[in-house]
Amino acid sequence: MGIDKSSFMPLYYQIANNLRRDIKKGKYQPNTALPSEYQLMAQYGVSRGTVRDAIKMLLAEGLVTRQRGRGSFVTSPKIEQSLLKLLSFTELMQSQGKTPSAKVIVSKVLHSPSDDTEKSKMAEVAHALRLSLQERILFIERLRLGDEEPLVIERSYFPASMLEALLEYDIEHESIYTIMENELDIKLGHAEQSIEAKVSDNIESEILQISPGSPMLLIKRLAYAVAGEPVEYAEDLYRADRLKLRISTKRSLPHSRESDSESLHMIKPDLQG
Ligand code: 16G
Repeated sequence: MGIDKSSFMPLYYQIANNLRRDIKKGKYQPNTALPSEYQLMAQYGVSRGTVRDAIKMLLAEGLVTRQRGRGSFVTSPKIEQSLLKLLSFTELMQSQGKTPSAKVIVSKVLHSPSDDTEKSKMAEVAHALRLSLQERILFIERLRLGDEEPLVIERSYFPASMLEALLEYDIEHESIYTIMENELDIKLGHAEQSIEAKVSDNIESEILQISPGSPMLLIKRLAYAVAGEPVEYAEDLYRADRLKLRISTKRSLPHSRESDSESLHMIKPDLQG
C-alpha cells in the first residue's frame, strides 16, 4: 500500500503503519531483514530522515531490532506467560512451541556468607523460606534458553534439607519442577509472585547477550508445596523485549473483602524488598 502525501498524517507514521501491517501479515518473517533504507526511500519517494523516523517507531514497539551494518530485522513474537498458572520454564517454552534448555552458572549449598551483601541476601532468603539463619540453602543459577535464544537468568534458592538431592541430577537437561514432583515427591501447590522493572548490569548483559542497561523484568517467586511449606524462592531476570505477561482481572468494589483477598499476594511481606 502506498502513502497519501496530502494526508494530515505524517509520512513517517503512514510508512510505519504499512510496515507494521506487513510484519503482522507475515510478509516480513521473524529474523529476516526489512527492506533497506534506500529501498524504502525509493518505494515511498521520501527522504532518509522520514524512513528513519518510521523505523524508530517500530524499534520502540519492539517489532524490529537494528543490527549494526546489516539493517533492521523483524523480531520473533514475544513469549506470552499467563500469571494465573504456576508453570515451570520447561512448560512455558513447550506452550510456545519452543525447545527449552539451560546452562548452569552456579549450583552449590551456601555456607557462611563472605561479606555483608551476601549475609543480608542469605537472611532475606532464609526469611522467605521460613528457615533459621543456621539452616543450609541450596542456590542454583541457570541461564534458560528457548530455541537456543537466551531469555532468562534464574536464581533459585531451596531449603537444602529438602532439596540438596537436586545436585545429583542433570539440571542442564532436566526440569527442576519435574524432578521435584516425580523423583523427590515434592508436589508444588501455589506461588506468590511479584514483578519489577530493572536494567541489566554488565554481567547480566553478557549472560543474556543484550546491551548493558537493557530493560528486564525481575520476577520474584515464592513457591509452596501442596502441604503448605515454601520450597523455592526465585529471582528471575527476563529480557523485557522477549516476554509479555498476561492476566485477566474481574471488577470488584474497591473495599470489598474479595478485592482485599485477591490483592493480598501483592503485599505479602515474604516477597517485599
Ligand atoms: C520458572 C520459575 C522458576 C523455576 C523454574 C523451573 C518463574 C518466575 N520462575 O522459571 O522459579 O525454578 O521455572 O523450571 O516462573 P524447570 O522445571 O524447567 O527447571
